[in-house]
Amino acid sequence: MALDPKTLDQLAEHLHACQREARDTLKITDAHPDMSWDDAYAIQDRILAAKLKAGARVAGYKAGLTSHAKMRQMGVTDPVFGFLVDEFIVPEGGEVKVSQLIHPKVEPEICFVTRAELKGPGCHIGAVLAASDVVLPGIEVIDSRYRDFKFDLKSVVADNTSASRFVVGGRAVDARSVDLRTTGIVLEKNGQAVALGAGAAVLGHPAAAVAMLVNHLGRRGQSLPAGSLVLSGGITEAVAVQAGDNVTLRVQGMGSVSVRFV
Ligand code: 0L1
Ligand code: MG
Repeated sequence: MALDPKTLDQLAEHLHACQREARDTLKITDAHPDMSWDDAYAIQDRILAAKLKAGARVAGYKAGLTSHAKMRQMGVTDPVFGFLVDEFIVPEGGEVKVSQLIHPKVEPEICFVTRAELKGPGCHIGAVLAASDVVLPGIEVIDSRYRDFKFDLKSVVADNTSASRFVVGGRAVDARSVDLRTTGIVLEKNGQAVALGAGAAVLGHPAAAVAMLVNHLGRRGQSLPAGSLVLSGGITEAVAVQAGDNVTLRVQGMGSVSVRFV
């Protein structure tokens, strides 16, 4: 660790307050250029601990920046990992209040639900598919707490990878019954297709993102519990949304899922 525990506490409190109060901030590495990867995940852990202490429960995990389109959009080269809690859940067809967010964007994702524990290191696509129950469409709403989405990777990790809301729905299918590489998706905003893609955009296969998450957890002495929901990462670039927008994600063979911004 490059930062002392008190600084980690302060940075976690700051980012958590920015998330709760929907206010932006400069990226934290501006004031702490020596911040390490361990520091960044330690800050994310502290935010999760504060939420759990306040009564939240873990609703799942996410991989972010897993597609070349997203990496290009953000000017980065590596995926990142974060947590999902129950306060982020939006029911299928439900509403997201933009007044509670800073500058939301949506991402079309394939979600996995596991039925067996997964442990790294050494996790791979085959192990993920063998341990998965179903896959289904999901829309992640990201809302970086950093002004104008200007950040570096460590700052993003500390900010729980911009996680803010998510909705899953459509038709859940057996994870082994579909070829997720060639599964096509269309993201629509107000009835217009705004992004198109296929599962292979996510690291060649969306299950590869889940395997990377499991190996990341393994390096930290953790595993992915049975019954976990995992957002495997945006298949396309993220699309900005505002109040009044209706967003629908259509996934080949899995129906559609929608969310409204009010
Ligand atoms: O889920 C994601 O891919 C987002 C990762 C964080 C970067 C961003 O805010 O776009
Ligand atoms: Mg995402």
